[in-house]
Amino acid sequence: MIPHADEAITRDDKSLILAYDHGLEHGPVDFEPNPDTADPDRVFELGSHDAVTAVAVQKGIAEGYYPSYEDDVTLLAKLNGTSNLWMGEPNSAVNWTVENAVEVGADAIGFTVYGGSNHEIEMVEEFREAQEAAREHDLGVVMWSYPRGQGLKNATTPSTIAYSTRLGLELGADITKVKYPGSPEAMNHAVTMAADSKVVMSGGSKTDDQDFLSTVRAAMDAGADGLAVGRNVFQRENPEQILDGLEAVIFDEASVEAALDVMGSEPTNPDAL
Ligand code: FBP
Repeated sequence: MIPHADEAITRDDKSLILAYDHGLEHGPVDFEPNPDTADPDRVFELGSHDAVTAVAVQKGIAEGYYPSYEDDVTLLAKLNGTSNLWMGEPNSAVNWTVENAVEVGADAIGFTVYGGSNHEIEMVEEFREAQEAAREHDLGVVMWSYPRGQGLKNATTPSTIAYSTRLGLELGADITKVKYPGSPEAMNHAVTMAADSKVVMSGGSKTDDQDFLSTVRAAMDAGADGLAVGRNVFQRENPEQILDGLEAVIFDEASVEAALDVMGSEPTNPDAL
C-alpha cells in the first residue's frame, strides 16, 4: 500500500467501482434481468455517473469500448478472470499485462486472489508481478480477495473476511475488495486488519433498494471505504436511480431513509428504518 496510489479511483478517499466482468465470470445469464447491459456502451454510460469512481472491465471490453469514454470514465483494468465454465479448483487466468492496460488508458489494476485454493501460491506470485508492474506505472492496485477452494466451505465468515483484508495489506494492495461478512462488527474487524489500506465491499447478488442500501450503510459505518458493485446496479431496471442512492450513502453520509428519498423509492420495510 502506497499512500495516495489509489487517488485516481477515489473521491474524498472513497470509491464506488462499477464492476463489469460478469460476462466472463458468470456468463450471459447475468444480463438477463436487464438485457441492455449486455452492451458495454450501456455500462460505460453508467460509469460517467458522478457516483462512479472507476469502471472495472476485462481487456476485450476495454480495448473495444474505452476509447469512446476515456474523458468521462476512469478505467480499472481487471487483469485476471475465469469463466464459469471452469470446473476445477478456483484459479484465474491472467488475461492482460499491466503494460498493455497502461496503453489502453488504465489508472488502476484489479486482480483476484483465491486464498486457500490449491492454486494460491501461483496466484499470489502472479499478483506480485502485476503489483510491481503497477507500481512502475503509478497505477492503483485493487485486490479481489476471495478465499475459496477445497478447504473453505463458507468463504464469508468473519475470520475469513478479516484474513482476506489482511492478505490485501500484506501483499501490497491499495484497496481490497471483500464480501460482506454478515455484521457491522465483523466488517469493522476486517477493516482493522487492513490497517491503513482500504477496504471496499463487494455488491453481491441483486437485493431490493432498502436491503442493499442498508448493507452498504452498515459497511460504511463499520469503516469500509466504499463499494465495488456489479449486479446490484446493472441488473436493476433503473441503474441510474440506485447510483443516486449509493452516492448519497457513500459520499454524502446519508441515512438509508434519506437515500431512498433521493431515489424516489418507497421503503420495503419502513419499521427497519
Ligand atoms: P457483484 O457486485 O455483482 O457481486 O460483482 C462483484 C464481483 O467481484 C465481480 O467483479 C465478479 O464478476 C463477481 O463478483 C464474481 O463473483 P463470484 O466469483 O463470487 O461469483
